[in-house]
Amino acid sequence: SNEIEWWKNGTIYQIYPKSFQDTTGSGTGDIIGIIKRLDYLQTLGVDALWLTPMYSSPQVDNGYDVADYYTIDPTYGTMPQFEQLIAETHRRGIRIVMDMVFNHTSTKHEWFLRSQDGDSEFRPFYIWRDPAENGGPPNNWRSKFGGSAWQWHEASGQYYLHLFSTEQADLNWEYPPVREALKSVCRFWAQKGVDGLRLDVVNLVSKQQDYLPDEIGDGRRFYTDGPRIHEFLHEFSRDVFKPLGLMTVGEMSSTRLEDCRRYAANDGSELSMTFNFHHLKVDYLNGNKWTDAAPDYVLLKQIFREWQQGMHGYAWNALFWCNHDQPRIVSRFGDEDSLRVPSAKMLAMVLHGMQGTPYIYQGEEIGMTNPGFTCIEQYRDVESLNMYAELKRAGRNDEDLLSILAGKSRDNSRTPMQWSADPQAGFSAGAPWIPVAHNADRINVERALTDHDSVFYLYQRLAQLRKSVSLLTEGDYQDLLPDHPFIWCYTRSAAGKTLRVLANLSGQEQAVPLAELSGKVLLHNYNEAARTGCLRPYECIWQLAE
Ligand code: TEU
Repeated sequence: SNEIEWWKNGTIYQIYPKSFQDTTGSGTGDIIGIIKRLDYLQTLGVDALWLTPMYSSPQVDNGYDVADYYTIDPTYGTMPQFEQLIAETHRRGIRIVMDMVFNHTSTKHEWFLRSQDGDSEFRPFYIWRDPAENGGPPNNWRSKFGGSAWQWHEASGQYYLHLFSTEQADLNWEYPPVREALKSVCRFWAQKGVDGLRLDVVNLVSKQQDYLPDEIGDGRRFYTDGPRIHEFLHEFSRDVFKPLGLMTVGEMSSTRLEDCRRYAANDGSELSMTFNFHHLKVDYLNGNKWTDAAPDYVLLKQIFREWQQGMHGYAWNALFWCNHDQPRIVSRFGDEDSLRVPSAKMLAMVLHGMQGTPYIYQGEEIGMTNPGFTCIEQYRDVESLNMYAELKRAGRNDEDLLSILAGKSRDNSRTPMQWSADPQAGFSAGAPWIPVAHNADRINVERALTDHDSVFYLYQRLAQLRKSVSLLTEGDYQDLLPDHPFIWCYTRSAAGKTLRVLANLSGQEQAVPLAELSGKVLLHNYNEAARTGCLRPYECIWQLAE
């Protein structure tokens, strides 16, 4: 049909249920809480909600350690409540995208319990290997959460692979019953009415089978975008995604453009779209997350240009600044103080002007900032706590580590959603599982909705424009000032129309080295007619030239 797929001009909102809205006083968010906030999300104007995992889980990695794909964890509520959530969401014309964690399960999952007990049907469900000659781990691969990627299991005299925490055992996708079991999980949720799937680190599921040691790295080159990954995704597209009409977004850890052109190919042969993370490493020193480097904006623009141009006409990008694993973008690339609002709006406008499906992470739409934690007791994230312990053992001092965590920890985006200036930001009547940010009395939904100049109404406008301006869906991407250290000026063109997005990425006024600044102002984060000759701090203008 010539009607485009809904996600080609839609906007998706990511909910981290644990921190969204608690209605029982437990201190963690729940399903009823999400239902209570659906009218708010409908006002924002998003087309779908991506829910991070609420399956039964020991919560070692906040639900990304799944113990049963078929049940809702009681801390969030019940299956009937989940079915009510789907019905209430659909009633508002909004779709539901579920998170499928298929690279690994919790070591409390029944499959793993039977596998570790040597059950012949389930032993091959996971990746068991004999010790190396020296009795140590089979190779030197590292877990992304620190330490070896192999965990010794005394009873069976072998190691099992875990690319993430020791409680997250990697599934063996080489074994067909594993793939069939995961397809059944997709069918179960699709038949409940789920409209789409987010596939957690799905480009890691095909490992090179010789498990060679990595002389130069942590082993990721032997399992990232691996040998059979496209075969597996074709198989899942053929057997479940296409037949069930599911939108799919793959989270591609450390991936490459040429692979994403295939993963997200417009013919739907694998997935609908992909998340990649290269743009969120421009503040890493030598690729190391646990450093404190100023963002390189020339590199940022280069990366976006490569991906916008590389995917254009072939495949589809997911566009995002924030998620539950990344610090808040206002703190990272904007301003937390007097220029917080213009910087939050500018960041939204430069991203939502691009080709792809934009994702809004809970709280991003009101310009939430990092919480500014100052002691290790405030942190909860297994990755952050492991890193802190590992680097402390390596001799790094507390002050440095706390400063790096305050900038890079995943907990920065996991603090409770700020609904109002009430106690605990209106998130919970109990003690939240993680502290509320210090500025919730100023930065909250209640206040945003009463301020027509708030970040909220800009995001609402961006979602509307994506529906009404087809240029946003179809236009190509050109960067007019690729080498400018602070000004980002790109165009989107199609059928003789051009949208120009002009932004000052800095907190200082910048002269604009462009001959002319003509064109109707479509959107402006300062709510005044565009001035010529220079850009105010964090100023961003969308101009439409016929
Ligand atoms: O994220 C995997 C991932 O790439 C990030 O966690 C990244 O590895 C980490 O931030 C180190 O920089 C997915 C989920 O989004 C994450 O929450 C889970 O912890 C992880 O997979 C394991 O399921």
